[in-house]
Amino acid sequence: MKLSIVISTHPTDFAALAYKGDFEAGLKNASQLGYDGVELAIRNPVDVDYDQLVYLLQEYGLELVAIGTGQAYLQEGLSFAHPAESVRCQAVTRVKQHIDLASCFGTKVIIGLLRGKVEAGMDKSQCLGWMKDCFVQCLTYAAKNDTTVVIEPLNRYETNLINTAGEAVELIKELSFPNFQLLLDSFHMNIEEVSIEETIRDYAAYIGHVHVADSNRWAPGFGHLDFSKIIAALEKAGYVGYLSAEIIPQPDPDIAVRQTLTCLRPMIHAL
Ligand code: LER
Ligand code: MN
Repeated sequence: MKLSIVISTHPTDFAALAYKGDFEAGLKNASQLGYDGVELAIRNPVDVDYDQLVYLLQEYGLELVAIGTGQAYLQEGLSFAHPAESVRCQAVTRVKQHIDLASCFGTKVIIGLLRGKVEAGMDKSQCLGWMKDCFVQCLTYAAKNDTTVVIEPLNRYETNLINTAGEAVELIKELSFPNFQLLLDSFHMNIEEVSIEETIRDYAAYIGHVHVADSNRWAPGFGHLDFSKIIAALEKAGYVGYLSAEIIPQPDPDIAVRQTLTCLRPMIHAL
């Protein structure tokens, strides 16, 4: 397993990002501290300078491990479950742009918040149907572009559509695309799963990406999750991908980013 940090390419209000101000400074610090890769939170790929991104990743020796799409939901309200067809359409179009960018780097696209939620007064099965239809459109496009999409179960305070790994795996099985996998986030799992380690064991075959944050969404070791058990379970599950730190920058960004490495590196190397 390798370590990455989630960085936003542009300023954002999303709390659980250690680096979200100066993009290049974030990459530089991550590289100097010893991260292997970065996950980028990108609201709109059109705003990303592709050549500059290629240059910076190479300059700082970082792999692009995944592209997150949630900023388009948080800042623009784009959603797969929105009652307005035009909004769902915009959400699909945007994700296709994320897929285009991801395919240039051979990396994955994350659908977390962008799948949306059942808004007050809406019918859950109708929203689920809309959401599935958007997933199928994006997965079909991603398959043509050799790109994997990962679905991230989120805790109940952020969505009411797909809170657990079991629900996500049900969707993965139902839609039956070989390029559709599961993203596990330790912060959300701590709220929703009966057992983090057993969930990892039960859904081992589907895990395509992992987010790490402690119980309070601070850096690993600053809360009460047992990361030695979580990493041992991932190792046993045969997971060889990235642990991507999606953490609140407390007590300050650099301490949080360093703490993730200090806590997790010895556990990974010890196994
Ligand atoms: C995104 O990866 C995530 O974990 C969500 O909580 C976004 O709010
Ligand atoms: Mn996450």
